[in-house]
Amino acid sequence: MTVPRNSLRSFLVQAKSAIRTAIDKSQKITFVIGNESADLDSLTSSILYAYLRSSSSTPHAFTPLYIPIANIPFSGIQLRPEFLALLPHANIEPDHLITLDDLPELSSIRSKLRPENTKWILVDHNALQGTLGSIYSGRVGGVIDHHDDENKIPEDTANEPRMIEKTGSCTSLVTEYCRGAWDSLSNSAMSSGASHAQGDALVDDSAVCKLWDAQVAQLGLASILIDTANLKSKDKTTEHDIMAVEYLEAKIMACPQVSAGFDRSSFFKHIDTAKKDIGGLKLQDILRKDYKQWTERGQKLGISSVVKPIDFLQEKAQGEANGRSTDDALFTAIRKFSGDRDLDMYALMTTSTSPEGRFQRELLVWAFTAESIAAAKKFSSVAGGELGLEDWHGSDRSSHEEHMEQDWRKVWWQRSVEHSRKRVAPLLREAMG
Ligand SMILES: [Mn+2]
Repeated sequence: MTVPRNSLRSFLVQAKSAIRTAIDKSQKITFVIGNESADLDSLTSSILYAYLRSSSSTPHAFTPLYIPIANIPFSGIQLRPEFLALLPHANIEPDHLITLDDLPELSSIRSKLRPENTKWILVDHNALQGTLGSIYSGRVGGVIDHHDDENKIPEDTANEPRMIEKTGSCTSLVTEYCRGAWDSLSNSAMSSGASHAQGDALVDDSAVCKLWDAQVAQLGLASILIDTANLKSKDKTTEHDIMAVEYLEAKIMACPQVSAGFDRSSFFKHIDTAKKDIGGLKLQDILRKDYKQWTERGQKLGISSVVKPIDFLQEKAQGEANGRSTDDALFTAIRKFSGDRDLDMYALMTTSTSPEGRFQRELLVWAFTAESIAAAKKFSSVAGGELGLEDWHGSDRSSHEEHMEQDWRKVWWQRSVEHSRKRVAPLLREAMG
């Protein structure tokens, strides 16, 4: 069974109301969910997968409709200026996105969405974390991801994918997996009577479908370009990313309405500029904007990724402390952020461009308990070489180190800039294990 072809906008409206029905009538439901950092890649991976799978024939599927869900509350959307810049290209608004707020309260979710009535496809991660993970892990029935395989997903996922491969963007893998379905969808629109009457006007169906294709293609393309720096990052770009960009760009170029004003580099710049425009956000929001958390042997680890350097965050923190000269305003803010989440260890990874135009990374690790202090020290000695960790000094020449009994903190330059959180997180987790 197939859900009739629709625009992405109408599809999302339909998907959102299907959640209500599934809860009210205790019906079966399939979710496609990205990771809890809910970055652009997670968002577009889940939307592309859900939209394309729902619009094409998927025999033996758990349900014909797949529902894409962003792994954050709705308030998190406003923290992601790159979402706000991109959504209009697909003719959708923030309200169309489906978030954790559209699910029942976590305290009662188990009874309102009974596990046996659900199936979960993971995109851009391969282990369901947090409360959702503790209730629904056993109901995960498929995965497309580009992180290290945590071996939580069964080997045999029957009619859903189990695709875990190193790529710049997970969206590239989703595009690759769905392109057959997408092509037959586009072709059937082309061959099924070219037009229908709407009022007095004759509407060209194939032109409408080309526009829908181009809208969805722009969503996917944005993530791949962001994750690979417009395919220019040698460390990140893979053959999968290059092929997916080619494929998605062809969908965009096939639609005269969109292709006329489209240029890949300016499209990338537009979204990338929006992503880095975080000056208007509060510091706590900057830290939670791209944040992931794990529990390793009972210890909680949280890692924030930020697209601005530590100097920027220090200024931000001092500004928010009302100009009081508090050298450690940033550290006070981080301590609060970690305390609110009951963390044993916190790490902050920044990316920025040096005055000479070089891409650079800083890494801060802060351990708050005796056990995690041991882990942090182990991390620094085991992983220091691979990550190219080098002592860091701020513009005030301070190293901001702290070596106390209950408190250990260090900041480094991470000179091996090819390693993102995808590598740093497993290294920290190993040290904690
Ligand atoms: Mn990703």
